[in-house]
Amino acid sequence: MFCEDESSQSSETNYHQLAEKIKLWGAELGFQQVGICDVNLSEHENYLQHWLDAGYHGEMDYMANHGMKRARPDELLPGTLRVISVRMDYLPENAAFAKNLKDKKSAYISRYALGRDYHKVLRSRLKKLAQKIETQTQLAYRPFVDSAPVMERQLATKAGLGWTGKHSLLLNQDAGSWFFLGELLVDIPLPVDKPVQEQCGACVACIKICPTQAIVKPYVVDARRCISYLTIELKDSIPVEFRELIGNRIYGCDDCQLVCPWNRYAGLTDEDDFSPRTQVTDQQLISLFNWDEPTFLKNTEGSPIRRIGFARWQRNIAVAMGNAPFDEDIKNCLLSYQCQSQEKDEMVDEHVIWALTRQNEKECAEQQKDRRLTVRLINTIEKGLPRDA
Ligand code: B12
Ligand code: SF4
Ligand code: SF4
Repeated sequence: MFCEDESSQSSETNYHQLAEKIKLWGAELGFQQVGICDVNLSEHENYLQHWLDAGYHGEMDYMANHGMKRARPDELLPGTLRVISVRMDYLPENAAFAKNLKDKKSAYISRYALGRDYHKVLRSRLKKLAQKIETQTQLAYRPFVDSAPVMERQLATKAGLGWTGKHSLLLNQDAGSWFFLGELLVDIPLPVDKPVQEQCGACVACIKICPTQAIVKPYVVDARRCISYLTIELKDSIPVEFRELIGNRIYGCDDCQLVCPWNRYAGLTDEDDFSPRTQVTDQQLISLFNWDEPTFLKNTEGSPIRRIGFARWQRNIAVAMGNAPFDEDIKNCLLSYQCQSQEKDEMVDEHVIWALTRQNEKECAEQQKDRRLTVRLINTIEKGLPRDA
């Protein structure tokens, strides 16, 4: 289909030079890395089919709906010859991971979600990159960021952006894994880059640390167990077996990346768009739970968090409140939700009841502990201080 065009174009365009320019333009547009690969993902089709057959995609029907299209980018944009794969780092300054995870009354939100929606940021830059290429040659293109059925990590691996870590994310020896991926499908025969060597070695830290044991074997994540899926993708009730394990993570999870040694030296983003927004950063669970829907919509405008909607937002915070240590204010906050007169969301209500039960159990346990300590003190006084007893 492309033979005629390809030969006439290649006589006019030096694709090696163009590839170099694309990488420079990519850097100017704020991408930390740009690589190029062909569209052959056939070796991944079996893996993908096994993953779907095992039901690991859970409720994410969009993962199953497109069948093997995910592994065939040229079916998305017929005539595609190459994929330009890009990486954009998102780790903010003062990420304060430990502080946030330690304070169980605060809400932990995945660091990728604290700023502006990355889909928008990357897509508009990819479009600009395509427009620059168009100044040099005729081009059919399509930008993607998590927005179409395409296997982004596998393409990025082929394009030399990193290797697949055992947590299944893409890892880079200089940048760790705190980055987003995006692609530009193009119909020009650019020279391709070489994949890099896998460097996980004998490490299994991510598999061991996962709170819900979602990494069922190296490189394979059962999404149904992953906190990212449970708090973002899952529309219904969160299975009770996972609620306690979720802790204070109300949107996504970073644990498998936090433990990865390659993230020790990861670079920080200087993208203003990814600067954490104060409304959702380092906030107490109670204050987020007290937002009404208009406040939720206003405070999450342009943020990926908005995608989950108000009910799932409240559901997640309720679970985290149930997991917090006993706190009179948290208990009262949950009780006042229950007592409110306006119509309540059934799913949120069920999670609030669960959270209240957990808070009550912890209150009883604390009272019992207090009682035990007082009994011990009385015994000690009676034995050790009989005169003053
Ligand atoms: C669906 C999805 C999810 C699902 C499922 C995750 C998963 N691992 O599949 C859920 C909701 C759980 C999820 C969570 C997260 N996601 Co997500 N997700 C996606 C999405 C849309 C598709 C991924 C996919 O195709 N899964 C299907 C399975 C079949 O793919 P796979 O895991 O790669 O499967 C391969 C391996 O199992 C491998 N395999 C099997 N056996 C073996 C053996 C060997 C030796 C090897 C090498 C490989 C191998 O072969 C399979 C096929 O190639 C992509 C965007 C995209 N369109 O690609 C983003 C994407 C992968 N997610 C991303 C992010 C940031 C996250 C989170 C970190 C967000 C968060 N902080 O909460 C977590 C991380 C959880 C994790 N450990 O994976 C980024 C990853 C960036 C990076 N550095 O790699 C992506 C690329 C989005 C983007 N554009 O930036 N995600
Ligand atoms: S994101 Fe969290 S729950 Fe999901 S695989 Fe990683 S550690 Fe496990
Ligand atoms: S934690 Fe270890 S096994 Fe997991 S991705 Fe990082 S290096 Fe690989």
